[in-house]
Amino acid sequence: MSFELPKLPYEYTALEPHIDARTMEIHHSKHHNAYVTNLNAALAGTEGENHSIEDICKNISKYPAAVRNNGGGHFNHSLFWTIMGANKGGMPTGKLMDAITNELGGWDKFKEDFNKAGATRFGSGWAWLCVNADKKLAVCSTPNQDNPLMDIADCKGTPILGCDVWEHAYYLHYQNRRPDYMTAFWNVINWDEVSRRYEAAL
Ligand code: MN3
Repeated sequence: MSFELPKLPYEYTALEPHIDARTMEIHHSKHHNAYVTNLNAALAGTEGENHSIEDICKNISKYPAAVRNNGGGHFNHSLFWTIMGANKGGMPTGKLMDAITNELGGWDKFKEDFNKAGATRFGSGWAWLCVNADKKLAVCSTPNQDNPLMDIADCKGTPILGCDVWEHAYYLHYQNRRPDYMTAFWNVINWDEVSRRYEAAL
């Protein structure tokens, strides 16, 4: 079995003006594609070929660095594309919003903490909203292409929302202004998909 680049669930232009089409095209067709190609090469002929990307992440300490970097890259971007969309943004409703209110100190505090997790990640990485082992929401960040599924992560859980803060995710349009990119990110979040992932993780 080899992994494949998933099709984007929308056009490259769909997230404009918040995330520009050229960035989306390069990010998906070059960066994500390279993670998939390199992951398949790193797993070729090994037992890891028989596992799902989630299982690989959960046991990542047993794999070489090429699998951690490229497998993380594949999992993270596959999630990232689905939690964004055209004409999205706003706020979640229902159980997810109740949990943000009760477990994260409310909507404004959650946004502040999530933005801070991304802004303060030195170098490259991701900001996450995840469901931890106690089934509670948590905000955190991971370096490089690590993620909270990984057994080596400082913050462990099931990620339900992630923001890519690698420069390749924003540099063409925002240059060094990562906080501006993160502000814009809130306008493209597909909360229906995040809520679906939340309820599946409970
Ligand atoms: Mn990326």
